[in-house]
Formats: sequence, C-alpha cells, structure tokens
Amino acid sequence: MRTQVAIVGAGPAGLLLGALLHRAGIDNVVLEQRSADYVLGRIRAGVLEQVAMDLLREAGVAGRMDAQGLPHRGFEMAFGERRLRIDLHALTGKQVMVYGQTEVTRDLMDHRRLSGRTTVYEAEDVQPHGFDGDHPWVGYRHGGIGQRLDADFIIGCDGFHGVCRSAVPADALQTFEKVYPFGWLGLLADTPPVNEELIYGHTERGFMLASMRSHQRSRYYLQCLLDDKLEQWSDEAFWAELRRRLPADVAARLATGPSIEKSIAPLRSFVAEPLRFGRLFLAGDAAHIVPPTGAKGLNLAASDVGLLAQALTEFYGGSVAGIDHYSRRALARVWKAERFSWWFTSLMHRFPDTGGFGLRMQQAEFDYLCGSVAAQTVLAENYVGLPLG
Ligand code: RFL
Ligand code: PHB
Repeated sequence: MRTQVAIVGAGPAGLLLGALLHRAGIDNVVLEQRSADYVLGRIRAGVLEQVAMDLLREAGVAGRMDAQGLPHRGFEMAFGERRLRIDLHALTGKQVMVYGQTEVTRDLMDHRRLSGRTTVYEAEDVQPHGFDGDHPWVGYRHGGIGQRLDADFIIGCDGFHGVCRSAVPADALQTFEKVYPFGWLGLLADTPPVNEELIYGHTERGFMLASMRSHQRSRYYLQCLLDDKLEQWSDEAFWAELRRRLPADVAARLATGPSIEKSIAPLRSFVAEPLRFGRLFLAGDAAHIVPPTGAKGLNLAASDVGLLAQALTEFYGGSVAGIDHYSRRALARVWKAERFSWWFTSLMHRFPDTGGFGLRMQQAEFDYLCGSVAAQTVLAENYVGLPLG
C-alpha cells in the first residue's frame, strides 16, 4: 500500500491529524494496534481548550461537541478550609469545554469512516523504517500477514509506549522526565455531578478532583499511593474517601452509584527532543506526557497535530519551512504546558517527602493566588490554553 502520510496510532492525535490532512486533500493511512472498541473504552481526558475546539471545528468534526459539550467559564479550588473560584472568562475572555476524550475519539472515528480514508485496526508488529532517507515505510502484520505501507512521511502518534520514539537512534534523542510519588484513582459513574463547575481540592488526605462528562455522568479522582491496587478500592471505599476530601457543604450533596469504570494512573512529566528525525515526526503522548492536573495532555496532542497539519500542507504546496520549524514551534508550547502542569500538580497534591516547609510553601502560594488578580490571571491564561504560536 502507498500513501502520502502514514500515521501510527488512532488516538486523538492520529485521528485528528488524519482529519486535518483529509481536509487539505492529503492522503493518509492510520495504523492502530488495538481494536476501535478498545480505543473507545479508555476513559481519559475531559477538558478541551480553545485551540483543540478550533481544530475540531476546522476538521469538520465539532457538530456533536458544539451541541452536547458543556462550556465552563470557571472552576473552583478548595485548599483546606478555603475556597477560590477562578473566573476563566472574566480573567481571559475565554472558556473551556467539558467534552470527553471518548466522545472526541468517537466523532473522529465516525468522520474518518465517512471520509473513506483507510484505518487498519489490530495492526501488529508495526515498525517504521527508512525515515532517514526520502522513502520511509512502515512494516506491520495484519491478520497474520506481513504488510508494507510506503509513504512520504511517518507520523508517530502512538502514545507514550509506542514504537516510533523507540525506533529513533538513542543518540539522536534527548529525554527529560519527572515521576511523581503518587497516582490518580479515577471513577466514572452515572450520577449527576456534585457541582456545576470542576472542583480541584488539596486536603490533608491528598488531592481530589470533582469533574464530569455530562449533566448525568460524573468523573472523580483521588490522589492515591503508587502501589495501591484497584481491588483495594471498592466503590464504597472510593465514595467514602471522596466524601472526606470534598468541602463539607459539597459532600452533603454528593450522589453516589455503581462505577462504570475505575482505574489508577501514575503521574509523570516527560518530554522527548527533538520531534523530527528525517521523515519521522512525533506528536502527542508519543513525544511528551504531562500530569493530568492541568488537563493539558489531549490539548497538547491537538496543538501538535494542528502545527503538523499546517507544516505538511505547506510541504505539498512547495515549501519545507513548516516541517523544518515543527519541532521548535511545538516544543515551545509543550514546555509551557509542562511548566503549568508541574506547577498545578505541585500546588494541589500532598507530597510525602517535602515536610512542613513544602506544605507552608503550598499554603503561601494558595494565599497569594487568593489575594492577587495577577496570579489568578496567570493560572487562568494557562488553563484556557496558550495560543498555537
Ligand atoms: P493515545 O491516546 O495514547 O493514543 C495512542 C494510540 O496509539 C496506539 N499505539 C499503537 N498503534 C500501532 N502500533 C503500535 N506499536 C502502537 N502503540 C500504541 C495506542 O493503542 C493508541 O490508540 O495518545 P495521543 O493520541 O497522543 O493522545 C493523548 C491523550 O490520550 C492524553 O494526553 C490525554 O488522555 C491525557 N489526559 C488529559 N488530557 C487533557 O487534555 N485533558 C484532561 O482532562 C486529561 N485528563 C488524561 C486525563 C490522561 C489520563 N490518563 C489515564 C493517563 C486523565 C487521565 C486519568
Ligand atoms: C477529567 O474530567 O477527566 C479531567 C478534568 C480535569 C483535569 C483532569 C481530568 O484536570
């Protein structure tokens, strides 16, 4: 098989890139190692920034998001006994959209099916080759039969554990990593959300987040130990712990019910540099990971592929400037999101090893936020998302 752009991974990065390239008339094939149902079963992000919304609209995939998504003009922070509302709209003129990654992925999959572009699910042993020359290709097996996909470019949208980053010679890649000493235990339930807006909470017992997917479906997270096992967390245990971490007046109106999904995710910051190796490019979680506190992972994946789609469109229009600048432009935005996600994570979690001094620093930071519109504006500006650049 031959195409212009071979995309590895059918997560939001790969599928959105495919849609943007399709819009620009550029042929592309997506190779995904899992089944479509498996990809849709992963419960992840919930908050979209302006740039991600705009790209979905540009790709012609935003109908359901615009009809069913929940625009949010602010969120709440609870720190011990204190509360602060961050009025995103008043501080920045912008808002965010609560619309789940599962729904974004479903919309992109439906759009792709209608576009007629090829997607190979359950592709095994996917391996990029020849990207240091002008004729890259991807080898894979499908239904037990070896296949070859020739392309002008290979784009690694295959997530943190994918093959594309590992295919790059080690001496061509620099990586930066910070692993946090805790994880997030998430629970999804068909219960009305406890609050109209998201609440991020720092409590003596650890971080908690009250989020949602719709007016009927809530998503909650608790900071947990890295070696906690899901079996330790019955639904009852989760709800009881959440009730302890929510502000008392909010806890009083918590509606509980059976979980639809429960999972534990470790928290990590990670960046690989650069994002281009000849004719192989990395985008999304394949290139960088942020802890979920700032809700930036999916949004960064979207902004990477927004820049790449522009760059590839320019290439087929006769200019290599875009592909030459992709890595630098994307990384400039990535590092700012890394900084914000690290800062927000550091403020809102309990750290086992930073002692009384660390806690006083967090308290002073929150106190400063409460008293300074400038500090709130910095938070709001980063939360709603920086411009594509
Ligand atoms: P994905 O979604 O991991 O997709 C990669 C795809 O590549 C496939 N793949 C392969 N295919 C072929 N061959 C191989 N060898 C392959 N290896 C892997 C995988 O099966 C998969 O389908 O990466 P992508 O597209 O870059 O998207 C990134 C986002 O999924 C991620 O950043 C977000 O989910 C992060 N995240 C959040 N981001 C936000 O912007 N806002 C949020 O509110 C938010 N909340 C979250 C999150 C992530 C979480 N977890 C579980 C890590 C909350 C949580 C709990
Ligand atoms: C979510 O709803 O999954 C969610 C929302 C905000 C975050 C992280 C996750 O910061």
